[in-house]
Amino acid sequence: MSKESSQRVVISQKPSQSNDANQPESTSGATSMGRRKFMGTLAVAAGTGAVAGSLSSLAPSAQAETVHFPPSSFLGGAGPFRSECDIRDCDIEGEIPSNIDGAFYRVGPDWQYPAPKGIPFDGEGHVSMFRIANGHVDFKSRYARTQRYNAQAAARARLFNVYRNPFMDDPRAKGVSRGTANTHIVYYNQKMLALKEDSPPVTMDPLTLETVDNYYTFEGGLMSLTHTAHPKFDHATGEIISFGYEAKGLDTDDVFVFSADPKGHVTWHAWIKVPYVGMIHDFAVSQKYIAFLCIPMATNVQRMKEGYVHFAWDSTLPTWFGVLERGGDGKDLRWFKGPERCATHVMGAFSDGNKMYVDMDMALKNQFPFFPNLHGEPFDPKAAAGSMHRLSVDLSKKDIREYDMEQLYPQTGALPRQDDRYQTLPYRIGFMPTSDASKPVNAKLGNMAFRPTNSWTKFDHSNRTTSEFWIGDDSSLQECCFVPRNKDAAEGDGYLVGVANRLLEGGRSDLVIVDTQHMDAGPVATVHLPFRSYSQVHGWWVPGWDLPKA
Ligand code: V55
Ligand code: FE
Repeated sequence: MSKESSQRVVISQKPSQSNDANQPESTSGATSMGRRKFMGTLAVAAGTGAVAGSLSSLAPSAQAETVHFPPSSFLGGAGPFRSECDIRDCDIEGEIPSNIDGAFYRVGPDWQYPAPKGIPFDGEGHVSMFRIANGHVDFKSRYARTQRYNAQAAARARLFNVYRNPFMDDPRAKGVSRGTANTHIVYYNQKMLALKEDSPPVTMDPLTLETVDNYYTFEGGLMSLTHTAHPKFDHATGEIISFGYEAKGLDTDDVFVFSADPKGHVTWHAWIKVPYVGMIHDFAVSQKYIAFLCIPMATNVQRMKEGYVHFAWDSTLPTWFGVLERGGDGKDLRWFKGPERCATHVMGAFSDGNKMYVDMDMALKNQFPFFPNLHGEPFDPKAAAGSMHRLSVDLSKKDIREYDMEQLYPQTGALPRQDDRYQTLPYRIGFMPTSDASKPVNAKLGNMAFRPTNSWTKFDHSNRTTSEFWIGDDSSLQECCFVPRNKDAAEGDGYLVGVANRLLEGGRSDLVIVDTQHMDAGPVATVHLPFRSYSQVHGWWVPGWDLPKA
């Protein structure tokens, strides 16, 4: 072997000093996500470890690139986690209430390979499960074996270089589904659906977390090339109601809306068009209506060709709130205009006669520092702080052109949730990770440039009151998930579960369990993990009575 051919190519990757969101990804180097409020909730991940799973031995190749994760480049300064783990009987502080029986699943991006041009939303989907029963907790984590994960593992290299940008793919990515399954995980038809909005779901076994189907199409009933990360469930019928945007391919203005029965058969669908193409991350479903909000996070193919990520924030665009009837042909769809706003998640939605109500966290401007502003405005953290708003329209009025919007509460935060049994129904109780700036700062942390997500707030819409679980500024809370106290528990009566990162312990992760009737009493139990896990985007609770038998 010649000296030349045995040489390894080492790609040098300079950690970036600042947020490079306004530079094209092809020239910017590593993009730091910055310690913004939004990503504070998707708190930082860390740790190192070997790639698990069975891979072929390293093929002798002159082209092999050294796998090296440069420090301080990704996920707010932390490295990837990458370890797939099993812990039987986790260390528990306090006492797990004996009536908690089920599994808490969470998913988030975790780098498989170094991604010099990567943004936090583009890591590979890593799923964790906390199986809780009889006062004990077993932990398991596995990567979703997406087509993309498998192709990259085989190539021993990253093949998808820029977020949702096919023009920057390695040629070896051709024909491989680009879905990362890194955004949300829900339980449907005895399987976990691991979801990314640019691709069909990936199904996983709820007990082993083995990937079952890396391209799940509802037996062909999913006519869209994409599927949202935020399907809804109608608990009375067991139906899933869902959609895909950019449904016919890159930059297409088609949205496929559908519902399927509990066994995976699509029972209804409609095709609709959007006023402009952009991110439709979540949607709203009531008993009567389906609603979408188009926000100025616009798809931009021209910029993709220049090496930028899929989206750019176009502050000249309005928002559009679109409403159609469930079960119809989609021709009744009406769009109502509103001002520039960023909104990502629906807490809950309901209809009352011909009125549709949708509760979302909303901010004045772009909330994602790594999706650049199109017109060069610097990222504005103040304008990116979101709070709960209620959007509504009265569809019996034929002449209205705009939707109504009301701020419900002053608390700032992101990732709102509800008691998921009340999806599509009138509801009263919601929850959201928030930052309480009124509390004293932990002295050991000194003068912090930002407040971490230090609380979970419970909202009671019946009298617009709130109560708060405050964990302290030495911890950063990720999204919470509601666990009913028992099968017949009243709305919102039960527990919140979610992961906290301990900032004074290098971000080490704990699962905290809080009683929703005693939000300010502190956790009833804390499950200690012996490491800092990757950051979660969303999570899902599956009650033990719904899980398949082992
Ligand atoms: C979101 C998350 C994503 C994504 C698009 O929270 C939007 C919003 C984790 O990936 O690709
Ligand atoms: Fe989401």
